[in-house]
Amino acid sequence: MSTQVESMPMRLREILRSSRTGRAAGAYDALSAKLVERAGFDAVWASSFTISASRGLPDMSLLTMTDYLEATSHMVSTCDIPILADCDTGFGTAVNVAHMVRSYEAAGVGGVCIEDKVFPKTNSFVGERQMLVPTEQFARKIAVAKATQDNPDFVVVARTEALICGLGIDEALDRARRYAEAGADAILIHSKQRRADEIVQFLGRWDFEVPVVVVPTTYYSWGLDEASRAGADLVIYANQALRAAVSALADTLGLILRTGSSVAVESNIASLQEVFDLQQLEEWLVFDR
Ligand code: SPV
Ligand code: MG
Repeated sequence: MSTQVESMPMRLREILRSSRTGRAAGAYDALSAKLVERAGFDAVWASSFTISASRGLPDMSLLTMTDYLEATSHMVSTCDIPILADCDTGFGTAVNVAHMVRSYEAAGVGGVCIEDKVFPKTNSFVGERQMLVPTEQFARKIAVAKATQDNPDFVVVARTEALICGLGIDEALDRARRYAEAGADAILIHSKQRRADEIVQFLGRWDFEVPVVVVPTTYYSWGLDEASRAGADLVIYANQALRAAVSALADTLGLILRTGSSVAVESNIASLQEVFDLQQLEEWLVFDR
């Protein structure tokens, strides 16, 4: 009897289709992705915001597709859970989307997510002047992405920023429906409100079989159980890992300088052995024997 190993696209598809709400967390490099996996999340979100931040740059289409793909490929080679790659606008026109899908699929991700903002884009939480491309233009990007993929299970998520732009739930639903008709395997609905009300309304009115993904960054008090009851299929904790790293690094380094040694931090930082484990050192040492 042969054992069929499920592909990453198939596993991501199953997470989205499962009756249990999936949980993904944002990562920015191989190590953070590995920690997402070890914590027990179902999938990694290769986040444009946090990958940009890890390069000391803002999330405004400064990095190129090659930069994001390199960071994402490092995650793929370290992780045994599916990666959903945040591919911004698809890095340009529908032609760029086709190149992006070929490149990311070849790199081994489970799927990609593209959003209906104008290229170059800025992060959803920056400023008030976010601009969307016309609905049909983005629907065509989705259709091109689906026509380009090789593995039929490869996942293409369509993200609408209609709520981010203050265009209201009707516009968000119209866009999401059109993207689903164009072939999207899931819809990501984003919001920057402090409460989840507009997301709950969107989910309540969503009338397609296509799964819905949510990102509770600003409406963080909305828990997984509530998201599940409201009908969300995947919840992404997009940037908490990076923000935790920023705080932990700043606190640790500050304390070392203030106290003149690392005594005060030793019990709060990972041991060398924990880092060796993350590096899978033992497996590599075998080659050296
Ligand atoms: C990201 O993590 O890069 C995202 C989510 O796209 S957000 O930063 O909320 O736009
Ligand atoms: Mg992003």
